[in-house]
Amino acid sequence: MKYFLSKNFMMGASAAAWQTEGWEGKKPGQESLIDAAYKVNPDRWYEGYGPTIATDFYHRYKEDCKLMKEMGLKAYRTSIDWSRFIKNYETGEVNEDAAAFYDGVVDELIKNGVEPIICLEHWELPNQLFEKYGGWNSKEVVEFYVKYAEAAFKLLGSKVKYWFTFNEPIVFPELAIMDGIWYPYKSDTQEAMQWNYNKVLANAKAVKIYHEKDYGYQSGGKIGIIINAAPSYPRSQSTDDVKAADMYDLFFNKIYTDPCIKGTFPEIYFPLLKKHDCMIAVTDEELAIIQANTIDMMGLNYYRPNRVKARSAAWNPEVKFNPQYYYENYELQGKKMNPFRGWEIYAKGLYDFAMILKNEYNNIPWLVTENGMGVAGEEKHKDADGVIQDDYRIDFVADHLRWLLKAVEEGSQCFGYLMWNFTDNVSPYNAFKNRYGYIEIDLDDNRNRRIKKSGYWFKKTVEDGYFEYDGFEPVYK
Ligand code: BGP
Repeated sequence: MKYFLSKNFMMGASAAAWQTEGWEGKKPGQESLIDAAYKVNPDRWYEGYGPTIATDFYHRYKEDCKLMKEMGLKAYRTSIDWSRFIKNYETGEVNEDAAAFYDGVVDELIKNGVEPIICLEHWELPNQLFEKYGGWNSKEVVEFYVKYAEAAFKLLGSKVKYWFTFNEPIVFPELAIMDGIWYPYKSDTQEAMQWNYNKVLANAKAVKIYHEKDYGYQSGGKIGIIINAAPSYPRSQSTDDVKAADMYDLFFNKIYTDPCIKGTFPEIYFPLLKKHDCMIAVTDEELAIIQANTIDMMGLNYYRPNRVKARSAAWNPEVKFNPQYYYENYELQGKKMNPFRGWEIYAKGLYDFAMILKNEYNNIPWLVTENGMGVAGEEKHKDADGVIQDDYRIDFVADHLRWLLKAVEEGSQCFGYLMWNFTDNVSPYNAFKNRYGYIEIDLDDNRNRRIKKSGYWFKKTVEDGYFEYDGFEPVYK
C-alpha cells in the first residue's frame, strides 16, 4: 500500500551535541554532567567508548551537512552543549569559539537546505553547576539556564525558527537521581521531583523570554519542549490495573505535559507528594509563571509503550517512596521486541499518543523528535558493496510513519518526523553498541560515513513523496 507525505511534512533526523560532537574545542572545566558520568566510570560504558570523540561532528559537520543534502533531509535537530557554549555559567558569558562553531553549524545546515532545530539541553548541564549547586535541584541553576537560553536566542534567533528548551527532561532525574542507575547514582525521589519541577519552571522562563523579546517569535519562530511520553496501557480494565496505569501516566507523562502545555500540574500531584513525605519547594509566583508561559509546539520522542499492572505486593515501608509504590511493569506476552535494546516495538502507540495530544492537550502542534531502532552487530548485514542492509529499520520507520499519517488524517497536528539518528552515535552507557543511524559510522575506519539501505529508502521516500509498506515481518536476529 502507498502512504503519501504532504509537501510540508518535515522529514528529518535528530541528534544531540554530546552524542556526536566529541570534546575537541572544550576548555578545561567545560564538561557536562553526562561527560562527568563517563569520566567517573568509563568502565560502565560499552567497550569503553564514550563522548570523547563521539562521531567527531565537531570536525566533520560540513561533511555531514553535505550528506543531509544528498539524502534530501528537510530538518536536522541537534542541541547546543551548554557546558561548551557558556564560558561563565553564572553570568551567562559566552565562549566565543563555541559560538562560532554553533553559528557555523546552523549556517551550514541552512546552506544545504536543511531546517535547523535547536534544543538547549540534551543532558548537557555543566558539571560545575552540578558540583557547586546540586544541578537541577537548585533554583539558582534555573536562573543560570535562563541566561544561557537568552544568549543562545541572541546568537541564533534570526536563523533558527524551531527551539526546544529540553530533551527528555525526566530521564536524568529518573535514572540518575531517583533510580540510581546513572551517575551520580542517587536514590532520592523527592530530589528527583524537584529536578523535574525546576526544569518545568526553567522551560516556562525560557518560553517567556522567547515570546516577549524579539528573538524570532514575532516573525513566526516557535518554542517547545521534547518529552519522552508514551501511552500507559494497563494490563486489564480492572480498577486496580487502570489506577496503576493512571499513576504511571501521572509520574512519567503528565508532570511535564500538563504544566508545559496546559499551564497547570495535575491536581492530585502535590497532595500525593505531601502524602508520601516528598513535597518539593514550589511557590505561587513560580506556578503563575508556569501557567502564563506555555509552549507553542511539542516534541515527542517515542520508542516504546508503557505497560503496567497493579502491584501484587505491598510496598516495603522501610524503603523511601518511589512511584513504583503504585505499579509494576507488565510484560505483554508475544510482544514484538527489539532484542538489542530490550524495548518493545509497538507502532500503534504513536497513533494513540497523537490522539491523546489531540483530545486532551488542545490539539497542540507537534512533531516526532525521536523514533528509531538501535541494532547491534549491523556489520553482518553488509552486502558485497559494504552497504548495511537494514531492512528492519525501514520496517520500523515505515510502520511508525503509517500510524502517524493515520493520526494526521484524523486531525492530529503533527508536522514532522525526525528519526533518531542521522548517523550512528554514542548512547548513554551503551556507547556504540546499538547503532541508530541512516548512516553508518565505521569505528575501524576513521569514523567514515556510509549511507545504509534505510538512508537510500529515506531519500527515495522524500523524492517520491510517498513510500510503500505492506507490513512485512523482518528477522531481527
Ligand atoms: C532517547 C535520547 C537519545 C537517545 C535515544 C536512544 O532517550 O533522547 O539521546 O540516546 O533515547 O536510546 P539509547 O541511546 O539509550 O539506546
